[in-house]
Amino acid sequence: MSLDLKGKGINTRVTHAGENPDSIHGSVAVPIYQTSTFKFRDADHGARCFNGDEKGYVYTRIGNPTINTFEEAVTELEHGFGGIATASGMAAVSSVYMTYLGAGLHMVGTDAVYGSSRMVMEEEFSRFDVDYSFVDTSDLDKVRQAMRPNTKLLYIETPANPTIKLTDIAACAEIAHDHGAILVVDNTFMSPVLQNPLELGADVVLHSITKYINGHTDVVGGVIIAKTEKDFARIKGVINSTGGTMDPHQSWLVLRGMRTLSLRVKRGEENAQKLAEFLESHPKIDWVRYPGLKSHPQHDLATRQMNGYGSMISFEVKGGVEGGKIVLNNVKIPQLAVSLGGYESLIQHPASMTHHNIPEAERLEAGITDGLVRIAVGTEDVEDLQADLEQALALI
Ligand code: LCS
Repeated sequence: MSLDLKGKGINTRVTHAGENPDSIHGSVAVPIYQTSTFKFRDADHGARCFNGDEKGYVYTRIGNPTINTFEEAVTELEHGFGGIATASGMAAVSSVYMTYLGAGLHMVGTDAVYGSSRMVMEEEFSRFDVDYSFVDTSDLDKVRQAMRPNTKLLYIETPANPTIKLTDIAACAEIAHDHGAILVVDNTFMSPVLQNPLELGADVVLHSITKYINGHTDVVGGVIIAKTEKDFARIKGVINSTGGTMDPHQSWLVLRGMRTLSLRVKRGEENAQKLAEFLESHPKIDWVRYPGLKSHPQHDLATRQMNGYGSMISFEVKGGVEGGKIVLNNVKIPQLAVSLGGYESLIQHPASMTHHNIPEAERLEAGITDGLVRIAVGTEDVEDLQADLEQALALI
């Protein structure tokens, strides 16, 4: 039996969530069930496992003890009914699109989502006559105006990648439900430690676990968590048959990484708050966006709907693109690489990297300016990070 986590704090829950399937040897670490298939006791047992009369594993694409332990753990952290681990964050995003959309149906999404979350809709799903509107969801009037009778999905990312704009999750849940649509939140930037969309009214939450949940920059993966049994069953059905599932070794690595999630997230956040304040006061900086700064236009919403401000900062230096390049090329501690949420700091240029595939006019409309630099703050000593940024900024 797993520990009863009801009423326990986030650190206890991160440490103990998910039942260890090893009842034979008592291993404390969850074993890797590196098998593609499972043996039945006899023909009737096999039939019962397949028709659901008896609980049992049948085939790893459909279920596996190591994968299920990870799914259970992350579901516990997000307060959901059930979770499904996926091969990547994009497998999670496209599986959600596939579950809720179809020919003649429409979605409303945050304009500044991760580049591929937008482009897979505009370039691939549109081929199947799915319609979409990407709008600034931080403006609730724009969300309301975009909803149509055939809108089945409201899809938001908050904080948005890379503008760090926030969207009011509870208000969007109300708008979606008033229109007979469901609300899906990409919670990648916050992790379940800092934000729990299902508790705020969302129906489904997803993560690229490549980021904070795994936290070690060595695995690509995703997860979807549904609030109700009905949504869980629908999404699981789509993923089981389309096949974008996670594998046992990948799940084991992610579960191992996840056990330190709350420590890493808190440490990154402390560093990010100090760095954001440092950047804001620096004469070579044009603007900084970080939810923990009072200057963030939605600082109050951040305080209300998040349990912390995270460790993602966007900024623009004076001198725009050229000034930004000087910073990117001269910092020594943050590595010049896309991705985020690992123990190490990473820095990148969204307009030419993560969001390069969005047409320029749409990108600028979404607030992803040419000079925007994004830094994912890691767990290093903040004094070292600050000194490093200082020397790079001095070169402008
Ligand atoms: N959702 C968000 C918010 C993301 O930032 C990403 C990837 C994805 C979904 C897709 O997840 P993946 O398939 O890569 O696991 N974001 C990236 C980024 O900002 N830099 O590199 C990848």
